[in-house]
Amino acid sequence: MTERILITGAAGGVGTLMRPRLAADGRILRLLDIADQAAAATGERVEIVQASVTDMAAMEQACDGVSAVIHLGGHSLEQVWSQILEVNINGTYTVIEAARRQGVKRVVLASSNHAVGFFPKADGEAGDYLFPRPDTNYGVSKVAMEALGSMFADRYDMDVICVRIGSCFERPKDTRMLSTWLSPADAARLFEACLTTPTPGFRVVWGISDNSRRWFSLDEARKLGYESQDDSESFAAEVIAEHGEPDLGSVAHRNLGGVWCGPDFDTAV
Ligand code: 15L
Repeated sequence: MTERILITGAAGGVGTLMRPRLAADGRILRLLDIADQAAAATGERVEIVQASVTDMAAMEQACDGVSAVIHLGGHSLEQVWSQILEVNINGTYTVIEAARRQGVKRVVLASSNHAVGFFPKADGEAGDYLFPRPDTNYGVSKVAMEALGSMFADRYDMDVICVRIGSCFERPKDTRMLSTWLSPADAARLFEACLTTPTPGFRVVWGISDNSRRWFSLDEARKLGYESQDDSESFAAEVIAEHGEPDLGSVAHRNLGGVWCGPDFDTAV
């Protein structure tokens, strides 16, 4: 039996990293993005779809015949409210509602640390299911995403897992990311766990590697079967050589959301 998984935002940062890593025998990845994508390579089992996550008809079509959706689509950086409302909040509603209409039982939502970005590091390790404390319009859209996931899980008996992703890049780019890094390989391990864990119902888990300097709980992610195999410490020397020792009093290190909590991310001014 071949399973088909829909990935939205497949041409974005995390989507591009996941395309080769979520390929598996017996699986077709349906890759959806509003942007152009590379055509299928020889032997690559992918279907390329160009569409907006805000287009209900297109999303219903994209959800046809899939066993799960991994929703990575939407703006990945701060934007003015009208954009966040349309692309991130209405987009997430459209994706999950289209999944429901097509009888897709499992949806994995790419939430973010910015849903709880104003949580002070001084309060200790960030537990699972932290109450929302968004740092930006973008963070608010991730809170809305989690709320939509919760409602659809309870009302329609769907399995919805929200992954509060830290910083998913090939390597940590600054000293904060030594704490927030999610390696691409670990991200794939976590998404696999989200796809395969039996009947999770609604969950909110941290998407973080087992970094020596991590600020986040991995308990709930581990309950899904996720076992991180990476630690940003292997990059610490080169990151610190480039950026200097972490200044623990700086905006970047005061709250989980880092500089997103500072004035540069205030779109109202
Ligand atoms: C996010 O949610 C962003 O999409 C990403 O670009 C990173 O900035 C990340 O958070 C982070 O906090 O490092």
